[in-house]
Amino acid sequence: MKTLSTVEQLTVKDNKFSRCDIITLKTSDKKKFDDISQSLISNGDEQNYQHLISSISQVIPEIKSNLPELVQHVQYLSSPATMVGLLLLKNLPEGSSSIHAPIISSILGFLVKYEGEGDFIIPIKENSNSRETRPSFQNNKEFSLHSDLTYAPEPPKHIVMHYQATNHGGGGHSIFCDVLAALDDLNSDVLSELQKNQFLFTAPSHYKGNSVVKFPILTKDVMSNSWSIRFRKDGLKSETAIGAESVAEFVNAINRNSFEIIPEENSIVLLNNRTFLHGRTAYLSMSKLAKPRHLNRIYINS
Ligand SMILES: O=C(O)CCC(=O)C(=O)O
Ligand SMILES: [Fe+2]
Repeated sequence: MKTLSTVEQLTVKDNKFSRCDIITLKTSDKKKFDDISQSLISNGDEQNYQHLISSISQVIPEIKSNLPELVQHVQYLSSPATMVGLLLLKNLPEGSSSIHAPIISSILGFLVKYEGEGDFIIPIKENSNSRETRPSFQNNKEFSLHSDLTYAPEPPKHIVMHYQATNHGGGGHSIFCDVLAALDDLNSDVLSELQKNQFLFTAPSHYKGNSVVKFPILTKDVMSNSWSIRFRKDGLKSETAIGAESVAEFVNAINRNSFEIIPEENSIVLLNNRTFLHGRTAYLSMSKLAKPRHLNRIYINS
């Protein structure tokens, strides 16, 4: 598996990684970003997300005029012309993390929440009260490559993950896969099985919608001719044996095309939930750490 530094070099050279983008905020931009964020914090209650999101929309013009480079990189994600599906944004200001991720998200689109999934900002951290046996945002189990909300009728278009505390050395590395690269490794029979409406996706217990839904894993949009993915291996069933065999081939292809990021605190990953898969390695339990792993996640549509 490739690590981030190789991805960074390959970003320019190799088509397979050209859909990843990386930006490190310059010190002067970091200061500007922090000043704008601070003005919002003093304006209201940080925990009242609805209020926070409406006040963010008022500062977006200020962000656009003061931080054009940052805005341009975020907007590459919603531009079909660039094909960028993953942006790693490094060197954000420290602290106030619950405001930085919503600001970046608001540049890309509008924040969405799903019944039973939590608020606009969902903390990803171990919760000792959780009884979930599958990999989850509330436990420290390995979470293999997946797209989010596979059990929802309309999964979100983009995901933002803010690395607030990364428990350095204790696991919890992020894994990503550019699905378009993985599809190049599959033959047409497998591709055709994955496009059949024969896969059952099981929702976790906290979800308020249907507990099992049936969808294809791959869909091709006829207008734009682009692929869209819905995939999570745990809780997945195929109605046919050939469908199950095709999933096994697909899993091999995505694993071959995955890469790992050892996340740094105060960085953000934005990704297209329909063209990139994400996952994480298992991590050390919070009881063993002074500063447990903590990410914040936001869903965005445009
Ligand atoms: O813990 C992580 O890094 C990601 C968690 C995740 O993908 C999820 O909760 O859906
Ligand atoms: Fe996820």
